[in-house]
Amino acid sequence: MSRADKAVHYAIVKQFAVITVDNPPVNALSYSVRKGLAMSLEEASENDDVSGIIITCSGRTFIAGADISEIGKPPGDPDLPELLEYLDAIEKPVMAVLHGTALGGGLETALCCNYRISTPSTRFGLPEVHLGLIPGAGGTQRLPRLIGIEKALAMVTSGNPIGADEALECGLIDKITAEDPLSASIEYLEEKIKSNCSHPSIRLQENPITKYSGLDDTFNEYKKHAEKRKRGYLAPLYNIRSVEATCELPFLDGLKFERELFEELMEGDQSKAQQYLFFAERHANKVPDMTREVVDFEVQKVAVIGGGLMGAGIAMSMANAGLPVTIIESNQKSLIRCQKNIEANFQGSQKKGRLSHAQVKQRLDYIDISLNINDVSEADLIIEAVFENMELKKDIFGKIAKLAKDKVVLATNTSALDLNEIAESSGRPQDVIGLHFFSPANVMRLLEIVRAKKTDLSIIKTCMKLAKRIKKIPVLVSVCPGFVGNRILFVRQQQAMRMALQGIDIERIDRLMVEFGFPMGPFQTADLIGLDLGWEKALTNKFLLVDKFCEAGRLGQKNAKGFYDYDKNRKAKTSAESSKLIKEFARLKGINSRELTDEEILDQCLIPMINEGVKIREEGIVSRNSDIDVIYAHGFGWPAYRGGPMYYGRNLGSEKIIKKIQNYFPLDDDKTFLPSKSFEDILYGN
Ligand code: 3H9
Repeated sequence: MSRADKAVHYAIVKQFAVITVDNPPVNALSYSVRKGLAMSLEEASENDDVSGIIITCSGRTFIAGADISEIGKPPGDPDLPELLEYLDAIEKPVMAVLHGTALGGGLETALCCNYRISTPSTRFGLPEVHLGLIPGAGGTQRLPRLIGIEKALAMVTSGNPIGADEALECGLIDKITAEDPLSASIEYLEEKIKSNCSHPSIRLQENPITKYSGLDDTFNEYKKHAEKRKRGYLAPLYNIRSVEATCELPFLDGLKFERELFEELMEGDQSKAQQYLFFAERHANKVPDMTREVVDFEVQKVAVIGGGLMGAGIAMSMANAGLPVTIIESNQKSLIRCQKNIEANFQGSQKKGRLSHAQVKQRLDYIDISLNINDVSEADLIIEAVFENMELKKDIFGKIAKLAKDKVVLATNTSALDLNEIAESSGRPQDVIGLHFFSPANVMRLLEIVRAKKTDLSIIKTCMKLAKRIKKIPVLVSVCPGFVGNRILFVRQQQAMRMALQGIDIERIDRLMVEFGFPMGPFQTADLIGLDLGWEKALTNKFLLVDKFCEAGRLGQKNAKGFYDYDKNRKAKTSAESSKLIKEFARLKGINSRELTDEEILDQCLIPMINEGVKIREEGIVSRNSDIDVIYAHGFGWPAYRGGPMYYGRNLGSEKIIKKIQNYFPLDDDKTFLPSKSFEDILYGN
């Protein structure tokens, strides 16, 4: 294979071999890159005129890792560990020139070089944990030897990258340069060669790390933290275990141990599901009928109408991304409350060490609160976030449509009302879109972007780009009641309530869902959301269990009593009154008690979700099954290591699911279990 026309270029500059990886978009270590690197390294090693080697990348980034689409497939020669072993053993000095992101296998490549130089904006990380993996090409053995156990543990367990200043401070890189990085690296290497120094190599620190004391506590703390914050996930614990091995094993044995753990995870179900979600998120960014010709515009100023919990959270998301935002409030009292809430929220982040004082100040400076609706006239994006009342929303859209610029996004954060009706009321339906943020909006990453019948493609494109800027994960959906996330949640809640009326303990249902991997069960969720959401005393529906709870003044966590009772720390306890209400309601409706196995309980929560997902696809509400999975993993606590409801359903198999549906269907008064018409075709489609 010729190297030149492939993904790696080779050139001689002065006495150095300059090896450039050129594999857009992110220079992933695909087979062709590994092959090209191996050939180039060999040529450079064997050429007596070459006194040093420089590895660099073209395009927007240094190597961003192994090629995820190749993971689990036969690797082809050389595989990454072999290639890096070869690189590590080269006797000539090797320098990595880093820009963009040096991630995963990319950072592992740089760790095998003697020197690392970077641009000021480069970010460095080992994000394998997000893919259900550990670094598999020496990262867990080399990184702790270079920057210390604690820092390495933080990087591999969080998967979060660090910036160049931090990398320089902890010794991960040797120099930051604001000049042309290639010229700077040539100069640096020339000096090192002239000085006759020995070139540092992590490999040479072959003994186990023994210089730190009290490490047992550190490892135990990390394990405890991972078990709590990442309950059910294997990869964080495997990462810790692999770093721990640096204290027990000589370098080469450590590499072998790391490899064994990597392969075990790679072959397991969790990593497959997490890799699937990685690509699912990227697919969600692609709108099937979007063409290159569609012109978007840049959002430079935002207005949010309504500074309640949701509006304030949305405004904070904008400020976090450096976007100036004006919140429009209706009166002075609400304005002050909104201001205080925002300040308290940012200060809370400062107390937890997530933001510095300067960062808090900067974010607060981006937020302005006004009582004058005319202030929306300068915004490129106006988001209405008032409470769910159609007449109020129509009134607001009527006003803002007249005040707004010609080129503007008119968005509503509604989660329950008909977007098409709101859009028509504006007189500019082509500019109207739904931006359905999830609470708390400054924290939750999911953003359902809701396309109304007449929404213009340029408005959709503008919002998809904005989502990326404010670090949200967008999924485009069409209009249906509850959109995608809440619609699927609703059927699960309905089934959970039905089982409670059949005499199954709510604690048992919640426990099983938590054991499945959700952060909380259906009744804990209902209490958190508030049982009175959408409830009006005058319109009490005597057929709904939650209405019975509202009538009894049990509204959920907000008044410390719902399906559970809550103490002042919001800790839930079983409630005698709640059980009584459930029993009374079951008697009233003539529902008999039944026994159910754990499997039957789980099935009756999960299978209607899959079935509803298929119905959503049938109706064309989303473009792909994976869009539903992204919504569930990022907005509704579906454990990423189980991929999402559609992925889970496909793995269970349609035959098994349809059998279960037919088995449970006769029990269901509400027809939630009515099997979707094209279940099999859709489940196994895209
Ligand atoms: C690893 O290294 C294992 C080793 O330890 C051991 C091996 C033995 N592979 O995110 P974007 C594609 S595991 C293949 O939208 P951004 C992506 O699908 C790896 N493809 O851009 C998309 O394609 P498309 C450890 C990849 O600017 C396009 O690139 N590394 C890979 O917002 C643009 O992606 C990681 O986990 C990949 N590694 O963000 C890093 N990466 O256009 C994963 C990206 O067809 N990557 N693509 O949809 C990232 O975190 C982000 O992509 C990055 C750029 C920050 C680099």
